[in-house]
Amino acid sequence: MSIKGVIFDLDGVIVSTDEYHYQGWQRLADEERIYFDREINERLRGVSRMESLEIILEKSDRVYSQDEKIKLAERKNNYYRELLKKITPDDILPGVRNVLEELKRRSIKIAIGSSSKNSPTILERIGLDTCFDATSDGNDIKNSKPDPEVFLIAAKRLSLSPEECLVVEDAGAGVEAGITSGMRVLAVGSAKDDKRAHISAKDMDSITVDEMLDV
Ligand code: B16
Ligand code: MG
Repeated sequence: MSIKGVIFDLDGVIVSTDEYHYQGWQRLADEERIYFDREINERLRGVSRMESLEIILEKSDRVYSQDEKIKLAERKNNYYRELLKKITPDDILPGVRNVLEELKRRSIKIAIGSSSKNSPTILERIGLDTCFDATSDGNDIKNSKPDPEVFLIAAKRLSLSPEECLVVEDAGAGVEAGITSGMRVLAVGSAKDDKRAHISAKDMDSITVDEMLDV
C-alpha cells in the first residue's frame, strides 16, 4: 500500500528541543543532588514527563511522595518552558522545511505525533502551528510511546489507515510505537541505527521524499 500520510515526531525530528529537555532535567537533578548524565538522558527520548522523572529518580536515595513527584515534574517543566522562549523558526532542523513543502506539493498529508504536552507552544514558536493537517500530542493520550496511541490518533485525524502512514522518529520508544501501530518507520538522528525501522537517515536533509515514500 502506498504512503498517503507522514506523521512526524516533534522533539528531535522537527526541532532540537531535546537539548532543552536535557538542560531542564539536569538542573532539577543537580538541585536534588541526583546523579544524571547524557547517557541516562537518552532513555528519556519520546517518553512522557512523569515517566522521565521516574527514570531520573532511579538514582535517588530518597523516596518521593506522589505530590512531591508532581512538584518536581512541574519545576522541570518551568525550567524547560523558560528555555523554549529562545526557540525561533531558525531552529527548525536541516531539511525539514523542504520535506514538508515537497510532501504538500504531492498532496501527501502531514501530521505531528509527539508525546509532548508543550507541542502546541513549540509549533507556534517555530511558526508551524498551521502547517500540519492534524496534530496528536501529549495532551491527547493516556499512554505515551512506546504505546502506539499517539500515532493511531494522528492517523485517524488524517482519515488514513495505519498501513497508509509513515512515522518519522528519533527515539527508540517512538520507533517501537510506529512499528506496533502497523505503520512504516523512518528513523533519524539518535534512532538512525535502530534496526526495527524500515529506513533510516542521519537527518531530514540526507533523504529524498522519493526515498521516504518508497518504503
Ligand atoms: P513534555 P517527542 C517527547 O517529545 C520528548 O522526546 C520527551 O523527552 C519528553 O519527555 C516528552 O516529549 C514529554 O514532553 O514534558 O513537554 O510534555 O519526541 O515525542 O516529540
Ligand atoms: Mg522525539
